[in-house]
Amino acid sequence: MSLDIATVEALAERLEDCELQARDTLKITDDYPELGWEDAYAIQDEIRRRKIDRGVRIVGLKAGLTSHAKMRQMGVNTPVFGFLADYFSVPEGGGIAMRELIHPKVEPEIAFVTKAALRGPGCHIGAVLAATDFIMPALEIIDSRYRDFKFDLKSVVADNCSSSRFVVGGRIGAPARFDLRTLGVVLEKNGTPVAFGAGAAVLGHPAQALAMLANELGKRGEEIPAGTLVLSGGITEAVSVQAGDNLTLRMQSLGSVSVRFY
Ligand code: OOG
Ligand code: MG
Repeated sequence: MSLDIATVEALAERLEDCELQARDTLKITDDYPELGWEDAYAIQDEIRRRKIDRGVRIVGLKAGLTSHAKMRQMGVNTPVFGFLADYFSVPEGGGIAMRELIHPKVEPEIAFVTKAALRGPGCHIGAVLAATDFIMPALEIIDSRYRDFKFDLKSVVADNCSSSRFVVGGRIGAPARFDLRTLGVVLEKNGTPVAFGAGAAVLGHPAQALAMLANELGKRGEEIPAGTLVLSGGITEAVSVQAGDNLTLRMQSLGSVSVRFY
């Protein structure tokens, strides 16, 4: 760890203020080029602590940068992990006010809900599937607090991996009934299909995203608790949106989920 606690707290406040006031900022590694992984997760943990202190509930976890499409789009090569707060949740078919966000983008994702705890090291896709209660379609709305969505891995981890809003809906499916690698997704913007993919785009198998998350948490003595919603990461590139746009994700056999921007 290269940062002292006062600096971690100041950076967490700066990034969270940007989130809450819909303002952008320069990436923090511009000022702290030595920022390490521990520093980055310490800043994210401090943002989480600030929210919990204000009475916000943490309602889920997410993996990001888990597909080649996303890694290529953002110019990075390692998955990252973040948390979902209660007010990130938007009802299926609901609306999001553009003035609350900076420059949102939408990603089609497979959401998992666990029925047993997952703890690393050694967590694998078999353990994840055995611990999965059900899967369902999800749209994640990411909104990097960094200017022009430009960042490096440590800056994005500190910024809670651009987390902003999410919508789950459609049907729930028992994981044993599907080959998650070939589960197809179509993302539509205003009725036009704009991105396509299948589950295998996420690390070869989307359950691998949860295995990696459990293994990462295991290093810190933490786990994915039973009953946790986990977003496994964007299957395709993220799609930019503006006021007036309607986004729909259609997932093979699992129905659809929509959100609109105003
Ligand atoms: C980082 C968050 C990525 C995903 O699903 O890949 C993410 C970003 O691209 O801003 O949520
Ligand atoms: Mg995502």
